[in-house]
Amino acid sequence: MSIQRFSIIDSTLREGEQFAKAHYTTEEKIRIARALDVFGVEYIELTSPVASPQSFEDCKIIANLGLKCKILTHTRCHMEDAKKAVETGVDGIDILFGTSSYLRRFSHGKSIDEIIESARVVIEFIKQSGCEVRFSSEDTFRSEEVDLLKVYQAVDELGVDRVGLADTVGVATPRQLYALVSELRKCLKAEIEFHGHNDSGCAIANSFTALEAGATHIDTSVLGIGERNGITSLGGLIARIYSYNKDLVSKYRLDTLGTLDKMVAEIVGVQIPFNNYITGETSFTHKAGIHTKAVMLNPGVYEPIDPQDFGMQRTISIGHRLTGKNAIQGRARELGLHFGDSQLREITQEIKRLADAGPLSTAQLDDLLRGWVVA
Ligand code: HCA
Ligand code: CU
Repeated sequence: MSIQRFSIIDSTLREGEQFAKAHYTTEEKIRIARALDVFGVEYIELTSPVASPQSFEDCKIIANLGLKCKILTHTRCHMEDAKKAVETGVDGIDILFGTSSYLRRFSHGKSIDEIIESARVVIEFIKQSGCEVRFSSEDTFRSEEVDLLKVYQAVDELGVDRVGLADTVGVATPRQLYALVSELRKCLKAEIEFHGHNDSGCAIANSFTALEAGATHIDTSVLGIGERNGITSLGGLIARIYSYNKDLVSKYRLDTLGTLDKMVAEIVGVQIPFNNYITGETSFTHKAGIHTKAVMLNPGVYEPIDPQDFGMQRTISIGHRLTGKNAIQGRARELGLHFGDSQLREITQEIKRLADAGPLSTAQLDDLLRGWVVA
C-alpha cells in the first residue's frame, strides 16, 4: 500500500521527558513546543498532568500558547487522570492500558473484560468533554492477538479517534508491524498510531512499515530521546519518508530541523550523535576519491537526501590518504589555482604520501597547493 498521508505526534515533551538525562524547566518546554510547532508537527504530546504539580501547570500553559498543532497529554486509563487532563485545556488525551500477560500479571492484574470496562468509562468521559481520544495497548507486540483484537474492537465501537500500537520494549520487526497493522486496518474505523522503541534498532523501519500498512500517526521525539535508548527519532522518520517520497514531507519546515535537534541536545545536555540522521556532523561528508569525484559531478550519486533542503552543508573531505585528484582540483579551483593533469597527479600522490602519517588540515592542504604553484 502506498503512503498517502500521515501525521507526526511528537512526544519529546512526554516520552522525551522519560529520557534519563531530561529535566525540562517550564521555559524549556515552551521553547521546544514552539520549535516543534514551527517545524510543523501535527501534534505535541505532553507528560501526564498527574505526574507532578508542575506538570499540571505546564500542560495548561502549553495548551494555551495558541500553537497551530494540537496539544495532547498522555495518561493512564483512570478517571481521575482523565478529569485532570481535561481541566488543562488540551485538545486530546492519549490513554494507555497494558494488555500483555507481563503487564496483566505484574502490573495492574486485570482481565481483558475488566480492561475493556475501565476503558469504556474513561473513553465516554473524554468524548463527552469534547477532547480527541486515543486508546493504546501498552506492550502490544507481547500481547495475545485475540486479546488485542477484542480490546481494539471494543474501543473502536466506543468511537475512539485513534488506536495505538506500542512496541514498548522495542522488540517488534517490520514484518510483524505490517501484519498487525494491515489486519487492524481491515476491521477498525479508527485511525492507527504507532509508538516504537529502539532497543533493537528497528524503530524507524517499524514506523515506516506501519505507514505502508495503513497507519496514519507516528510517535516521534527529537533525537529519539525516551526511556532507555529511546524511540523513533523525528529527523530519522523524516529522512526515511523523504527518501521514499520527498513530497510527503514538504509540509514541514525542514530547514528548522537542525535548530530543533541542537536545541533539544543542549537542553538535555548531550551532543547530536556524529551519525545522526541529516543533522549529524558527518551526514553530508564525502571522503573516498571515488565518492568525491562523482559527488562533484552530481551530488545525487551518493546523496539520497539533498542537504540544501534541510539548510545543511555538503563537505568534501580532501586531506587524507583516500583522497582523489578531482577533489584536490576542486579545492585548488576554490583557491583560484589551476593545475594541469600531470601536476594534479603529482600533487595527489604527494598528499597521499603525507597523509599516510595522518590527515592534513585544510590550512596545510591549502599551503601545499599554493606552494606548488610557486615551485
Ligand atoms: C509509557 C509507555 C509507552 C506508551 C506508548 C503509548 C510505551 O512510558 O508510558 O502510549 O502509545 O512505550 O508503551 O511510552
Ligand atoms: Cu514509549
